[in-house]
Amino acid sequence: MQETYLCHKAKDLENHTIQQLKRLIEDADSFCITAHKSPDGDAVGSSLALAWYLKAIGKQATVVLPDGFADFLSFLPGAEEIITYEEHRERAEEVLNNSDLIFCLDYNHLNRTGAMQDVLAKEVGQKPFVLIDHHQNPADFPDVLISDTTSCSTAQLIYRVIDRMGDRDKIDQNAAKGMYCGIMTDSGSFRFPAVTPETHEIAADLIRKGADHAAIHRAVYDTNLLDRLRLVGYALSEKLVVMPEYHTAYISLSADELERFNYRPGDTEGLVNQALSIKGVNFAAFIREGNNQIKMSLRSQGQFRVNEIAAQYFNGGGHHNAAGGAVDAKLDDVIDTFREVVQKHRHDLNYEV
Ligand SMILES: [Mn+2]
Repeated sequence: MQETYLCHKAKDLENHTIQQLKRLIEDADSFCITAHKSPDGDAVGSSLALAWYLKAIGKQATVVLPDGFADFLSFLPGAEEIITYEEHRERAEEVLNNSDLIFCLDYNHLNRTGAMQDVLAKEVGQKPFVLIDHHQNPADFPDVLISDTTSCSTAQLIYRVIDRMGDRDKIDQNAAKGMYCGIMTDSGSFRFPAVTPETHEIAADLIRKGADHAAIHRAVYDTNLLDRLRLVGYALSEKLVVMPEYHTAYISLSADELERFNYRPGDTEGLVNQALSIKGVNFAAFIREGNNQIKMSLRSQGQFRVNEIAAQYFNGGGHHNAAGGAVDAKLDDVIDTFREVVQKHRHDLNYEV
C-alpha cells in the first residue's frame, strides 16, 4: 500500500502520491505534526507552517516535538502552542493517540525522535503516517513517503506539496513565516549548493504572502545573549584546533565549559560552520559534551562525505556536507577517535575546493 516518492527534480513530485496525501488529509480531522529531537529552524518552521495550512483548510493540528527548541525560534507564530514530549509527556501521548493522522517532518527514522520514538512506534499501523523529509535513506514505515534529498529544506518541500495539492492560496502569513524560517536556516541563508532558482522563487512568494524576511533574519541571527557571544568567543579563541595537514578543524566543549557560559540549547549553533570557514579547511567538527552523550556536528565542503563518517564512526548520519552523531563515551576519547578518523581519511581530505 505504501506510496514511495523519491524525487530528484522538483517536477517529479508524483501525482498519485499527492492525490493519496490529499485524500488522507480530506478524510481526517485532527492531525499531529512531529519533528526530530533538538528541533532546528527547519523542523520547527516546517511543523508550524504545516499546522497553519491545515488550520486554514478547517482542520485541527497540533505540533508535538520531542524536546525544546532554541529561544530565537519562539517568534514564530504558534510556537507557544507547541507541546514538547520531554516536558508534557501525558499531553503529548494524548495528542498522538487521539489524532487521525501523524506527520513526520524533517526526519527519516523514528529513532530521530529520541525518547518519543516508542510512543510513535505504537501508533504505526493504527493510523496513517506521512513522512516529508530531505535526509537520506528514509525508513519504510510511513503510508505516504515524500523524500527529496536534493531539497535544501523540509520547509521547501512543504511549500511544494501544498502547491501541488492546489492550495498555494491557503498559505497564510503565519505559514509563510514558518516556511521562510525553515528554508533560510537550513540553506545557510540561501548560500548552500542545494539552493536552486526554485528556492528563491518560493522565498519570493513567501515574502509576498507576508513573511518579513528582514524581521526573520533579525529574530534568528541578531538576538544573541551576552553569554552566548562570550561562549562563541571562547570556543573560537581557546578551543578551535586546526589540523592544516589534514584540511580539518574542530572545536570541542566540555559540560563544565558550557556551564561556565550558562549554555542554553542553540547557543553553539553555527559554531561548526565557523571552523569550516577557515581557508583550506574541507572538514570541520563540533564536539559537545551533553547530558550523558557526546554530540557531534560534522560539516564539509566539496567531495568529502560527512554522512558516511558520521554513520561509520559516530553513530549518526545526515547529508553529504552536513551530518551529526551521538556517542556514549568520554569527551577526550571521542576527540582521540576523531583525530584518528581524520588521519585515516587524510587522502580523502586532500583536495582543493
Ligand atoms: Mn531540515
